[in-house]
Amino acid sequence: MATPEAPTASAPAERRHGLWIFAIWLPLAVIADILIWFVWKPHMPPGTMTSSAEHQQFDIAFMAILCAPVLLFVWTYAGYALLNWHYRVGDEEDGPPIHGHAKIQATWIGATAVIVLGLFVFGTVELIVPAGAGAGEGPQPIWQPNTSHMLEVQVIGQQWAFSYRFPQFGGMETSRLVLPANTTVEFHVTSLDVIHSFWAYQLGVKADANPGVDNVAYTTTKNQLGSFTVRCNELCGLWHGAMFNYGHIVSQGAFRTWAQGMQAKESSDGLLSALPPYALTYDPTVIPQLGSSLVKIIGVTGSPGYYYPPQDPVTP
Ligand SMILES: [Cu+2]
Repeated sequence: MATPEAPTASAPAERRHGLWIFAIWLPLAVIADILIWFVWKPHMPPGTMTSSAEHQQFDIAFMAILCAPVLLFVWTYAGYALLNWHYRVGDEEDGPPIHGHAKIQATWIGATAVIVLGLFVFGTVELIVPAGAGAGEGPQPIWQPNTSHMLEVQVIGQQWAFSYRFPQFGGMETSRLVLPANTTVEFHVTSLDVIHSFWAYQLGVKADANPGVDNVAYTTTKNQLGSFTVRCNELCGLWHGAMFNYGHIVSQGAFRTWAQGMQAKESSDGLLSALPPYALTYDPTVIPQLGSSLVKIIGVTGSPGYYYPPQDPVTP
């Protein structure tokens, strides 16, 4: 049993409620936004390894800064209402009739319109400025980086692995994605069989791998060396969950040494001449043939009917 209280004895005067709610909400919102920006943002995904990742981290932090005051306002209002306007024993009177409030309604419509339209502009700018934001833009990308020096990487998905081709290095192919630092990369993503999705998490790159489609995505690596994860992000069959691998960002010199070493090795193995040219569709009868000839060339083993690229022996 709650102890009876004198009705509204200690509550503030009716017209002061808005001011009180504002006075409680404002410091909470300011503290939350400062914590989000300075404490949480540096740890937010997907990190700062590339230009697109950095933009995504900024976007998430910026949206959190917008959301936190809204959420805190709802909580503050709910808490304030519970404390001040709950039922009091002995109070049998109805509340005053409400006929709308022009100022509150206008503020509500105005504020929500500004937030929604502002987010529309923000989202569009954040898609255009980082050249598609690391997402697949299809075969004819509208937004392109303004540089002509790009590393081309062809990403080929198949059940259940990704392989990578480097056309600027004789079309050499690896099972692991190695990229140089401070370089703009142009990904061409496709698939040999079903729909996959190339998701290089810490690079902030995600592009669907559809058979018959050349899906282009851009990113620019920064001067942050280290490894990143590549996952398939589209349920693609029994071993979808095992379709992941680790890639590396290395220095430009180490990358050149690695890529040229791989090209020389695959050339002398006879692998480069055995690989079919990069295409958007592959004759399925060619894949098992290719698989069995790779077994002869470099001892690659895999299930019949599948073709897996060689594990690269050269570690950058
Ligand atoms: Cu997949």
